Amino acid sequence: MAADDSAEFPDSTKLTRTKRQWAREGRFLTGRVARPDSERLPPGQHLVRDWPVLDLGEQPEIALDKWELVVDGAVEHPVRLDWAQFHDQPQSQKTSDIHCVTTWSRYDNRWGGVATQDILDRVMPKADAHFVILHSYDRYTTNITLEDFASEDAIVAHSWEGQPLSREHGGPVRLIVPHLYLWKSAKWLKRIEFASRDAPGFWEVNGYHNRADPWKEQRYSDD
Ligand SMILES: Nc1nc2c(c(=O)[nH]1)N[C@H]1C(S)=C(S)[C@@H](COP(=O)(O)O)O[C@H]1N2
Ligand SMILES: [Mo]
Repeated sequence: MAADDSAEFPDSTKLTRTKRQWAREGRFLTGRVARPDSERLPPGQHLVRDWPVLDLGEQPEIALDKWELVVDGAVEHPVRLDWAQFHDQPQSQKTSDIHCVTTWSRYDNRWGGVATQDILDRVMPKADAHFVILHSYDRYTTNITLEDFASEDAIVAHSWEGQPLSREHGGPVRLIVPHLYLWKSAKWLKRIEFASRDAPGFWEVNGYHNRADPWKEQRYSDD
């Protein structure tokens, strides 16, 4: 829960390269890191080869000339990026396993897009920015800590396996935070809001766990 997370991160100084390095070195191990195969699948999960579609039922269609991504809140340099400007940001590729709370996992998904660490470098979170609230075009919301957002594997993705991300899977652009259950990975991403206070999102206020670590089976909230 949020209280535990802040207890783990008592230092409220600005997100620094040192802290990011510290995160890289082991705080956010994922299935991508060399684990024996028997340990690659989190507890209670089974492997699938297809890619199921899950959402609230509305799959918004956003024309690329209308699409924009706002990054704002507790940051030094808020930005509003149109499609061309988003592609002018540093581009990354990352391969990761995804784990859905409904118990399926899918290995080796290759994402293309803008690494969350590059977004952080661009907007510079303020010292009191401890949380990130994701807002989507279908009005879905979800919340993660700044440290989870800053994970080396996290990416704001516009492509999957070298192809534009399909609408059903959240295109034009979705977040991927592979070390948390997939409901934290907002599809049809519209706004990344940095905040000093946590703001539980759609599933988090409907009984799901606030943090969603698949290795700890944080599926449902315990209250
Ligand atoms: N905008 C938005 N993002 C969303 C959702 C949603 O309903 N709307 N559903 C979440 C849930 S519960 C899951 S399991 C994953 C599913 O992603 P997929 O359909 O690409 O497998 O998206 C997450 N992101
Ligand atoms: Mo889900």
